[in-house]
Amino acid sequence: MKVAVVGATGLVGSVMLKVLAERNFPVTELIPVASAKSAGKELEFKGKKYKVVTVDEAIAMKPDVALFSAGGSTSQEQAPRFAEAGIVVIDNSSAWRMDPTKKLVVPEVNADTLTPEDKIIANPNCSTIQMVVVLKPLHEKYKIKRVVVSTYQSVTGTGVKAVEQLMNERQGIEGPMAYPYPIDLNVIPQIDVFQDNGYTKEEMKMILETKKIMGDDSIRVTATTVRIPVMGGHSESINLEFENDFDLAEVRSLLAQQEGVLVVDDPANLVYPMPKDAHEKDEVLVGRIRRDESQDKALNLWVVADNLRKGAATNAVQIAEYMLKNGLLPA
Ligand code: 11C
Repeated sequence: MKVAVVGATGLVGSVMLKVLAERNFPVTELIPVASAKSAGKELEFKGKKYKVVTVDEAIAMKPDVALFSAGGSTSQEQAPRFAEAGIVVIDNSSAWRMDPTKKLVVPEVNADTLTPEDKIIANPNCSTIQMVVVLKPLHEKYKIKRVVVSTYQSVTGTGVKAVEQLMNERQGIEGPMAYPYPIDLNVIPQIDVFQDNGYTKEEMKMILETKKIMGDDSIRVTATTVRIPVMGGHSESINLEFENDFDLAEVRSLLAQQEGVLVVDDPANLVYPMPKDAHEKDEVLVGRIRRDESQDKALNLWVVADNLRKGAATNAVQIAEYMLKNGLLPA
């Protein structure tokens, strides 16, 4: 399989390369793609060196699949060119997610909606991905009426500039600011830009993407997304209200059986998921599983995942794996 990684030198792109190698995706030829500025550089993959090429060069090399993580405008412009050349695109940007003609896929939840006609497949936002993997078995069993989620998001979600801002602040060094305020020793209740309704774009992504992936517009979702001075993963406090009542032991067992989920929940021994435990893991960790005693048929959960892995690179590679296994990519 000839695999192009568009945005290969970026934060998510480099994790994509790592995940492709770790999961032994059958890459016969890697085509690392970046802007003209990085083209010509060399990049190592599985002990072999590959030259970074431009988008035009990559299309001419006819990859079978292209994993995109180069920002929304590059995806908007370039993904259709790849698709027209018969190359399947799995796109990590927000460019195509809410396009009704494109699938928005988390393999554990809705990969079965993919067909041979799908040439541009959208990878959801990181904070949405880790939530829906956990919601899926619970929605199937008890039917979710409403989701109230608050997030605690890692600076890696913003990118290299934000990681540098945090590190500079820790060392008392002045440098470029990724955020409008200091992030070290602080919490910023804003992720992405504000919309007319007072929500941020990140919050609206969680609301709209969740309904689309779950295939159920009746689920009511509200979100508050918050940046914290953490690296390694996003955390979420999730409150769920169901149509039907549940048994807590059964909830644990459904979550334990859910592919891609690890239950980390033993309060008596102070065991619960933390970003430092999720870092470099492909699974979504869930703990603090308990009844919401203020409301009938309601549940509280704490969900943590590595936002660069399951929240981005791993999910994209898993889509490619599913497509390969199901004859949706050339074998
Ligand atoms: C963050 N969730 O943590 C964002 C990053 O739509 O893919 C991912 C943005 C996206 O800041």
